[in-house]
Amino acid sequence: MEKIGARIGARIGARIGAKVDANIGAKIAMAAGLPTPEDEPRTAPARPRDRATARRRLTASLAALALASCAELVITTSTGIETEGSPGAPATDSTGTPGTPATASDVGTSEGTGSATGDADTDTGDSSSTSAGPMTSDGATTTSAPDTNTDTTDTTGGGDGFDTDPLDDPLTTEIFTFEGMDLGDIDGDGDADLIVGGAGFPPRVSVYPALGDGSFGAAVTTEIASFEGFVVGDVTGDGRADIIARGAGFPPRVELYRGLAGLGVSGPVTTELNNFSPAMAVADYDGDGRGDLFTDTDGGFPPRVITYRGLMTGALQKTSETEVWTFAHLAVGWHDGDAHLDLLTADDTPPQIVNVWPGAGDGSFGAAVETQVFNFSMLDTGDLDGDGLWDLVTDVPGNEWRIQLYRGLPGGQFAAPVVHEGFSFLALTVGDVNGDGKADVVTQPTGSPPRVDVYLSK
Ligand SMILES: [Ca+2]
Ligand SMILES: [Ca+2]
Ligand SMILES: [Ca+2]
Ligand SMILES: [Ca+2]
Repeated sequence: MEKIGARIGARIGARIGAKVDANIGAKIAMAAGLPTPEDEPRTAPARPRDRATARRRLTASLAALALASCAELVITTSTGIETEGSPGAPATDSTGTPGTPATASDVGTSEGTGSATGDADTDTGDSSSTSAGPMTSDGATTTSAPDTNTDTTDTTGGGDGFDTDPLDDPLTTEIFTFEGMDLGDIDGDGDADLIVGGAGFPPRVSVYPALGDGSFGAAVTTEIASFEGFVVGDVTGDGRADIIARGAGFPPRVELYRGLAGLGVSGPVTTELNNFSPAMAVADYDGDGRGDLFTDTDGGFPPRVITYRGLMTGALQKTSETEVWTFAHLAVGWHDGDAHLDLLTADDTPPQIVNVWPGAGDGSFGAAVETQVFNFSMLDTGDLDGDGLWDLVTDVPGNEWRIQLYRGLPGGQFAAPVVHEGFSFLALTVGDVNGDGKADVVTQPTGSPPRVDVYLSK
């Protein structure tokens, strides 16, 4: 989910350190190249690293080592210069205020950041659902993509990756022009529907129901208050996903729109939050059947992920803060093989590190398990092969037709990736659109007409 031009000079380079992070934009890649508000510069604090980590990386690969040492020199923050990388420093510090007892069970959703910016701050408080049939949502056209499955170089040193390309050739559904997309089961029928933000004015979201074969039906569009990005997940616990939009302007807040059986949404229920960037994810960490919201802090040190419990009313209640390494991408899923949801943060500047923070089920998270991955600007997670361990999906900057797939390994690491050669895209998101228990990959292709490509998991 990083949107189009969403990345503005995202990298100032690890050597100098000042990391301007445009990140999140990726998931929100906007088609029309509109200004994306989520490109907020972020200050990157130095990133300590312990011996074990260094060793792991060393054995992982020489290239990784080179990158790592390069990045660990001096980091400049907006407030000064810090030296860092002292061996033996505590690996991580997870400060979490235990919330409620946990028994993870079900993730309320797919994670994603959408972005849509209306010019005005119009409020449409009620659930006016207007049906706007897409110009052409007349089913899906199967297109064949070069199906080259390339095993790329191993950076993790681990085997047990995908033996073969886990994705099929894409099915294409044409939809209206949009900005930002995510997947979630709005109608509660077991497959993830497509939710997109409308382009231009008025601010609105459209829900395209999954038809079960990887295509989507006609949309139901609802005008909502002006927003900057959204994620989708079942916060209210009624079995239908809700839309959690990041309100435009001040104060920092999210506005929750309840998903309705007819594919419209009603609301909002507004919750003011700590200042946060558009990195958001929804998943039920405490197992009470209601999705909970994870956000980051917008700047500030140390970087933290903040957890808000979802309440039946649709309101959100802050429960814990977890200190993490600098990151630009945030996701929540099952990664280490136990019953508790884990937090995933990832930094897309060199050395590209993905950290899995094992959840304890009470809102606290243990020390990070890290994997170095290839260059990427978009990232999402889901269980592509249905083995219970969530896998990692990224783009390959400079090779916009490639989808990089890292199989999740027990313990929270990721195997060496395989590449699916698809069609050029601006954004990607992951979710199970045909309800077979395996997550699928949906991209927003470049060019026109506006459409989505669905790569079903085999
Ligand atoms: Ca559905
Ligand atoms: Ca919950
Ligand atoms: Ca898996
Ligand atoms: Ca599937």
